[in-house]
Amino acid sequence: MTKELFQPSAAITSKAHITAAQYDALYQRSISDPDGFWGDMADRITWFKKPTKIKNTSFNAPVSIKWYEDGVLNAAYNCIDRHLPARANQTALIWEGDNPNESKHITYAQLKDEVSKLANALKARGVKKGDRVTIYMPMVPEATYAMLACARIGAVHSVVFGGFSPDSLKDRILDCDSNIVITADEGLRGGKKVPLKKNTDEALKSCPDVSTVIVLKRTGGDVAWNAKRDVWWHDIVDTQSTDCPCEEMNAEDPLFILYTSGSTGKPKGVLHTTGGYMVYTSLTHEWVFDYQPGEVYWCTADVGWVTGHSYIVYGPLANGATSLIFEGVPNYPDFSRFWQVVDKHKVNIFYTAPTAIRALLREGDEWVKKTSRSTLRILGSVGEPINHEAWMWYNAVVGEGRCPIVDTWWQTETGGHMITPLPGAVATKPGSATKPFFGVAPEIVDGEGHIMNGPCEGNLCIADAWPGMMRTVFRDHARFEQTYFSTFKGKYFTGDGCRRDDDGYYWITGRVDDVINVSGHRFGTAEIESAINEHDCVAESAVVGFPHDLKGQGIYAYVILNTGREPSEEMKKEIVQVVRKIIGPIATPDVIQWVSGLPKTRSGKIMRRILRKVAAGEIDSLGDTSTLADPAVVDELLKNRQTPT
Ligand code: 6R9
Repeated sequence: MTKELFQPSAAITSKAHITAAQYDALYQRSISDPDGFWGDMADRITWFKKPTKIKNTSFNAPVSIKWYEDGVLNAAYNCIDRHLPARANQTALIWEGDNPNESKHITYAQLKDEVSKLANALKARGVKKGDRVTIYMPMVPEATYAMLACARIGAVHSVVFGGFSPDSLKDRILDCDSNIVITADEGLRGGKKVPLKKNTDEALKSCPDVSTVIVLKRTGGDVAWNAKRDVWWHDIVDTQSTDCPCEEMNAEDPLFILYTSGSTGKPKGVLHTTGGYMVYTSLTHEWVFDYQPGEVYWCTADVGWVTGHSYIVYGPLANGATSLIFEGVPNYPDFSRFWQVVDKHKVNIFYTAPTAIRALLREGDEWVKKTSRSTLRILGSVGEPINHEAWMWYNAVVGEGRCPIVDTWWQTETGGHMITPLPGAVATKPGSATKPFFGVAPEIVDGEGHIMNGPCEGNLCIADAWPGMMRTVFRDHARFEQTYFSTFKGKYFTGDGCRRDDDGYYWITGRVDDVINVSGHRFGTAEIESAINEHDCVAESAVVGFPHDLKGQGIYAYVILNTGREPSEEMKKEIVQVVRKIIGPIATPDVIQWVSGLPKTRSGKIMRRILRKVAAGEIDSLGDTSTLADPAVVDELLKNRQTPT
């Protein structure tokens, strides 16, 4: 499969931003002369004061990342105001509702008015530059307005995915010390209501410092009301002026915080700043998707994830693109929905996740083939490794062989694409993220941190800084250094395993740390274990991922009950409920296996390797079990193994 190569057509290469002939030289320059390369790239955005200093970064302690440090700009100005002379009446956002009969177009001029009104309303509620604003919203245009309104006045947004539980919302509000929440009465997904206001009320029982909740009326459903704290969006926004000056922000002023799971502890607040992030997301959006003026671009992610931040909102809008926002799900009202939306809005560039592709693939080709999709030009994939079958189907059935697939590898922490094909420049191989983007220096190292050359497999690191990367963990710089720069000194460690083939193509093999990727959503095993352990009857638990046909990875939990507690199906349901309540339905364990002990070394460390093998059904290759404190544990594990369904 490493040899299977797909060349872009002449139709693609003839007008591509970057061609094969340009790629190598430009890549070399970006690595050998980052100041020159990124200095030039800075010109693509609008600065109130142009930066004279470009790169000032160190991956050695004390880790410090600064780009364009004397530049002054505003992200919302770049996404809105600067387009007004040429594009006031061009559509900035197309919103496609959960209900196929609901959609609307928002022009750049309207975007400016809506964002400015909300920004003024926030100011009227006392929000100032640097304050953190929590956004817990459905996929409606107002979610984008909320993000840009914060950016406009220099407030730092923290978007929490609407599928997270009240507990998760509470943790994130408290961690970033936010005293204002923007939400909606209810969300709507696949015809079902999501009780956002109710969840917010629940979360806020433990957040006494939240003094304002702005509630958008989305469904009109009944909600409880706290008159001292809650205000309707329309009551405080509609009367505001459509004029709101953009705050002057330093390039290194924070733009947003986004929580993400790692292998230890609670989710961490990944902090992104303004200048480098805007240059990086706008550049990658234009070059990786080969975005051409006037095209309709659709990323199916939710704005609660980094993909939504960088490639629904900031990258596309900085480029003056038309970005489609979708409220619904791929299978509602039926499995044709994605392709019907493509036809309805004449989508040219479509960006989704392998989990969605797999779910649609198994329903058969008819759902796709009965639609036209003739406008599609480029297809994208993100969130997890894409398996060969899904890639081939996406290419042949969805794209009819004419649309290059960009398999973009990146992370919340990286801000934007890192390893990815460029449609007109890099021939693709199914399942490979191919080559590094400009300015990205991947290194594959062995367990001791030795750099490996040529074809090899090991741990994926990045050797030097790029403008879009995170700057710190909010209020915990030590954790930032510890998590990303201490495993392999002087390098950014991604947590992913990776293989490089004879052609220098990169193949991401998945996480090598204790992070599980379920349908493209990241969870730390420790995070799920601590939720399970909250159940009164649970003594201890261990969670691992296992290969899952649809989700990529599923969640397999080994649970030890307290003495005197009887395992039962009822008890399993209760444990599942606890996890759903503490983290959210997206972290629901697929399998629970009762155990009386866990495989531990004599020093008490759980041997997860064995648990992973048992969960995956690879019972013939358990490896060395002689270092276990009690090797008999393994027999019981195998005897009671649950077959995932
Ligand atoms: C953007 C995003 C990051 C983790 C990452 C890796 C996995 C993302 C991938 C991919 C293989 C791709 N991942 N894209 N693996 N090929 N194209 O997903 O951010 O939610 O932080 O997840 O997702 O394991 O480390 P995030």
